[in-house]
Amino acid sequence: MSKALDGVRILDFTHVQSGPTCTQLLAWFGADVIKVERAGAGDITREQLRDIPDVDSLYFTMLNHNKRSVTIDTKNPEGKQVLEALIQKCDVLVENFAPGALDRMGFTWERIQELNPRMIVASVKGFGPGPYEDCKVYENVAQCAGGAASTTGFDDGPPVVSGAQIGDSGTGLHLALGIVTALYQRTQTGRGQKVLAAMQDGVLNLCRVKLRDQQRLERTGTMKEYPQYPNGTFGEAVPRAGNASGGGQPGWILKCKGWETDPNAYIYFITQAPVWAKICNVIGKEEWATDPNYATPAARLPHLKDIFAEIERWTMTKTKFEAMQILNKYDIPCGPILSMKEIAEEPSLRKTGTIVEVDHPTRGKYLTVGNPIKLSDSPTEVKRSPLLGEHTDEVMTELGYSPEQIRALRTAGAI
Ligand code: CAO
Repeated sequence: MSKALDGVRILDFTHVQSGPTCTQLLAWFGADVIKVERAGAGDITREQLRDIPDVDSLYFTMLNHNKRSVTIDTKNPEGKQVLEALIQKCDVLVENFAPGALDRMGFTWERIQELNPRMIVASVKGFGPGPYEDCKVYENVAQCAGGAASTTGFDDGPPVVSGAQIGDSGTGLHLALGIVTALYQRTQTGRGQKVLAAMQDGVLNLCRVKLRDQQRLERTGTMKEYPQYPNGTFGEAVPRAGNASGGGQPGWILKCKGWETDPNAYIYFITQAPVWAKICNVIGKEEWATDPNYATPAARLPHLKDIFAEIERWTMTKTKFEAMQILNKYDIPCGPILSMKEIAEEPSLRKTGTIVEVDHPTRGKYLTVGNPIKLSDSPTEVKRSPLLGEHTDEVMTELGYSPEQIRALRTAGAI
């Protein structure tokens, strides 16, 4: 079956996590992704957090599936010529170097346009134009600067970063959308363009509801669904809301049977208004369905802590899966807190290709997260990540270099 991005060639100049997330998605959708790495070293993540000596790390393999790897020293004059040939042949150049690195290499936007006016140049940077535009940025810096850390955690504790890599992988997702949009616009204009996804902007986009709350707080001085209401105080900025739901339906994380020994014996429970009477029945508080202090969402807001304490008395008598089964029968929205171990072993995720087992020539079998976006006419087959420089000769041959020229470039240290 054909793939959605068949025929699209990506010059993948990305490293670490944010850029590779983007190009891996494009590869899963069928683009030919040619990853350019420095000979001898490669993407720094190949050797980071290794669990097997001298073998590409899981960090690298899990972010670089379905790509080809070529080694080019792009600071070597002959290596530069190879990169120029690739720029002429590809549709998109994706990079996430430190600000200015591509220019310092000699590949300014103007130079790239000269070589290929249809080229789309897509970049991840830590910050957009402004006071921090020259800064190098990693995941947690973006989470802090994008508003996520100040709004995550409990009110009596420090800011907390999330386990979800919203700065890196989140920005990679944003960039991928920018690229396919620019490819679509190119079909009308015939021209390439620059695509920028700044990590601060990407995180802030994912924290949109917190900027909503900032403005509500400024207008009304309080936010009734936050755990600080009615007994705590609100300051000038949106406080950390613990496990309160970000939407209009109050929710909280509650203990389940076994919580004393299992750190993940918890359930997320949402007191959705339309099923309030059913919740009251399930937990044995039938009188709350008609009691004026509990019967309406507005009446319940000052009592949320007591309500969740009462529901927890019920959830603690059930395992998280037993509770799920009972609550689902009544359409009460809830979700188990799943550990990574439980997720890795979940058969339904294997079946849909969301968790995939991949075989690698030096590592052997490992698990990865497959493509979370499923297209009915462009199914994803997850193929192992390339070894460093595995496709250098193949790609050089496609560019028209002869075996002798390839040998000479290798001897000169250009590839
Ligand atoms: N041949 C020759 N030189 C190469 C090369 C190649 N194939 N590939 C990279 N280089 C060079 C670059 O040109 C750069 O050289 P200069 O410093 O002389 O310009 C050098 O390698 C280092 O690049 P870098 O500064 O991007 O790398 P770093 O490890 O110091 O910084 C990071 C890493 C991620 C902090 C930085 O790249 C960055 O801020 N990127 C943008 C934001 C981002 O994507 N962050 C998320 C990363 S995922 O957590």
